[in-house]
Amino acid sequence: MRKQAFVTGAGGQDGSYLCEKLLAEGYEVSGLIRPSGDGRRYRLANCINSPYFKLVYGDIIDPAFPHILASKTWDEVYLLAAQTHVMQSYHAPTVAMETNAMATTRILDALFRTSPKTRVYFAATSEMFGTMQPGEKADENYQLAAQSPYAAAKVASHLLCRVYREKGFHVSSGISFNHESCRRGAEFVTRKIGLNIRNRGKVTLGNIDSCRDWHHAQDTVEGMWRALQMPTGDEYVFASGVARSVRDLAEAVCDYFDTPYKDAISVAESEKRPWDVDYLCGDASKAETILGWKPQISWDDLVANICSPEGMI
Ligand code: G4F
Repeated sequence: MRKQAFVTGAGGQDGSYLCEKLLAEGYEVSGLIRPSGDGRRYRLANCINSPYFKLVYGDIIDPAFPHILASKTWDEVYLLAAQTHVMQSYHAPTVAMETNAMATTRILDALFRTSPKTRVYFAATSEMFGTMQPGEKADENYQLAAQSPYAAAKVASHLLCRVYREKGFHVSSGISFNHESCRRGAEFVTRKIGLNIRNRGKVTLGNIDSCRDWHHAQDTVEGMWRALQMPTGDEYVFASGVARSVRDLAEAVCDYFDTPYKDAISVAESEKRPWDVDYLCGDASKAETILGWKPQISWDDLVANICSPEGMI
């Protein structure tokens, strides 16, 4: 019998890599995408023809969704669907709360009541920590100090996972620092830089002094899967442990295309956020010790990947 896995947000960067990973591990995989999300199916090109992959249309904020999900018994459920863009959450804060907090609440509660043996993964985020001091590294015990509606909603779900875990439910929360690839949407800075320099030779950015801890999304999904293979649920930071600025990233992309930085990169106030998280860096020692997890894809390979042509998967 193949293990049964359900992945929300299957059409996204992480969801599509995770579906591939689970199929490769011999699972039968159901992947949820929104009825309006057909444009995202291209990321699932490597899954869609598998007899063990099923595309499910639905929306995590639909009140009927938790009951539909809980009407079948799953071995593993991965909660990846979210309102994922920090800036967008300032414009639509109740959407962020509804999608990233309330939907998780309904789903966790439905699974806990009807399917208590199911193992659940929740995609938490380093944004929950808010700005750190340069040189610091956050582990799982670092203070939670959300600075956006997006992060506040993720904190709520992260804490809720703790509540259910303490009740004996197998739920893990993965605190992923920024994870990127050629499947990243162009609204995020890595792919915005990679695609614009490739296609136009230039790009206009916001806060280029902001620092992030970037690794490849395929490394993140490896961590997700490993977390659910443990005997009990837990919390894990997934990070490279290296902070780089947006300027460093832009320089690396310019080097990749052999384009002079001064001709390619400009900065505009309009691209800046009203409030930004200026510095994030993670300490993934717990994931390394317990899960044997470490990013496998180098910085240079990550940069090459975000510079890939559009639609390349
Ligand atoms: O690429 P970003 O938009 O990612 P951000 O806000 O760090 O969030 C991503 O990573 C989080 C994990 O820490 C996830 F939780 C979240 O869902 C998402 O995946 O921005 C990165 C940094 C920011 O400081 C931003 O202000 O880049 C800065 N930046 C500078 N110029 C820009 C730009 N960001 C974008 N999107 N576009 C710019 O032109």
